[in-house]
Amino acid sequence: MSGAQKFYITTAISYPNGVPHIGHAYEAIATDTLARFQRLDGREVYFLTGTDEHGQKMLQTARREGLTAQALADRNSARFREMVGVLGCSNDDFIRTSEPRHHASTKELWRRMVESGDIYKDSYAGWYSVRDEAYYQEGETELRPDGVRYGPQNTPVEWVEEESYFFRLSAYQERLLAHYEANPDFIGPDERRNEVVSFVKRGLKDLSMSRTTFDWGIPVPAGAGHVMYVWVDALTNYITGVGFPDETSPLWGFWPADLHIIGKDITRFHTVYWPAFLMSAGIPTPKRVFAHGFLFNRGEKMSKSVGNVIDPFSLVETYGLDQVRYFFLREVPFGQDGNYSHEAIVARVNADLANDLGNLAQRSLSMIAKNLEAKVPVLGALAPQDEAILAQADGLYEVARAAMNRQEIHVALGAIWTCVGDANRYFAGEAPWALKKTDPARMETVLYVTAEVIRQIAILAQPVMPASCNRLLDQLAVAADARSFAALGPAGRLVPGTPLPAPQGVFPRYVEETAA
Ligand code: ME8
Repeated sequence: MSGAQKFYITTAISYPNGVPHIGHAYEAIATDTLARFQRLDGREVYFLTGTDEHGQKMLQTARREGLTAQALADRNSARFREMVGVLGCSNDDFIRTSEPRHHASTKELWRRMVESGDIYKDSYAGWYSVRDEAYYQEGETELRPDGVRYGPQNTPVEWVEEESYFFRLSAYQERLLAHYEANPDFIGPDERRNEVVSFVKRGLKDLSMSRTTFDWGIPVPAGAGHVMYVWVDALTNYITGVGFPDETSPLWGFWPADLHIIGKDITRFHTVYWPAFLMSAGIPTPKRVFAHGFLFNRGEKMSKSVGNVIDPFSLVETYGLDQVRYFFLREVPFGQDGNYSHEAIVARVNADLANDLGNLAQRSLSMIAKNLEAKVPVLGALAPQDEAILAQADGLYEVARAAMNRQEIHVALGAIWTCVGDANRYFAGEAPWALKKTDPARMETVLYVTAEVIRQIAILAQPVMPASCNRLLDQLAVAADARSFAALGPAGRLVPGTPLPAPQGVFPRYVEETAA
């Protein structure tokens, strides 16, 4: 792979102050899908995820639970690591910000920002949201009738007054605006980009970069009593993960990151603070930051008090891993908010997977097993309808690739499932079961064409449903080294006469458990 183009992709790192929820799972699944797509498309991919363990929020939760912050982080970080495993994520590393490698990296970033003259000591007085781990300007907060002041993300803010190191963010306003202008793809989707541009145009204030009232964080070098503001060290995980500050590390070749996948609530940190820190430290900025939307359970925001937090582990146990992966990526346009419910998951799984793709594969492969000695059929002369469906399948790669390169995962899946639908109509229209007696050669052609379309769909849907698609490809006797995108189109056509294993259903129907 040494000649392959590198592709570095990351998720946000989660706060392990609680157990993982569906929002975390959604981000991991989507990022894994994007990573797998690039890998199958021939890139050398590095995929990083992990946990963000410092800060006041972690410390407060730990105190409530009677634990040290480190013990809380150890316990919950393990659960996040387990989650990405259960979700089938292909991450290359799992970073924890409490690790020594990360302390070293963050201190070096800090040192470089000091060297640039961008860090100075002053005192901070203003509003802080522990839940968001964010400083807000007075105008962004609101005193509500309940007597509590809230920040823009509906979380309580508290007044903070202490000595602090500051970062000269105000000095980066013009450079950031020029950067957004010169790199129109830096922030996606466009809606988020527009928000960030207008936020920066309103003017940037210097950023408080350290705290003195608690010590659960990375100590400021030569800054007695100060620990770094948690977002400084959180963002730095992306460079620690590829070897920083050791710029001779072979992993450092992955920087700058091609893509940071994050939720929309943390866009400001990633598209304003992060590039400014990197510019100050003389490190290249990431190529793109894409913010996905929020998931809601039947339209309500998930919260422990409402009791609608869905555990990703039980979701996978109930519906199956590939079913869960498919559902979220197909149902929710990536970049927008989305809803989920039991009914919506069951409807998708049964319609798109069990009926449309599953039945098509099962029916065509069973006919091949029964009538053609379980061998890939012989392809006769092509009728226009055969050519049309093959051309549609051959064309999917370009469509999917263009969509996936813009993180429009739902658009890629939409195109693939349009082809699944058309292949079903083709199969029903050609009625190979009726051709068995009247025109067996024509039956073979129709079965060949159907199987070949399924091959391409299975290859292209692998990033979303790795295990199921691989089982489909096993049934088509597609060699392990013929499952990348290089095998799409005419280059990888099924070879007539190849023996096939006994067909087995890959996408079971979800059947409601009826009360006894
Ligand atoms: O923000 N739907 O951590 P986090 C979709 N540690 N995505 C959601 C979601 C929901 N309901 N709730 C959260 C942090 N997310 C920081 C990140 S990165 C250097 C530091 C997303 O555990 C959220 O937007 O609160 C974020 O991208 C990720 O889950 C982790 O959230």
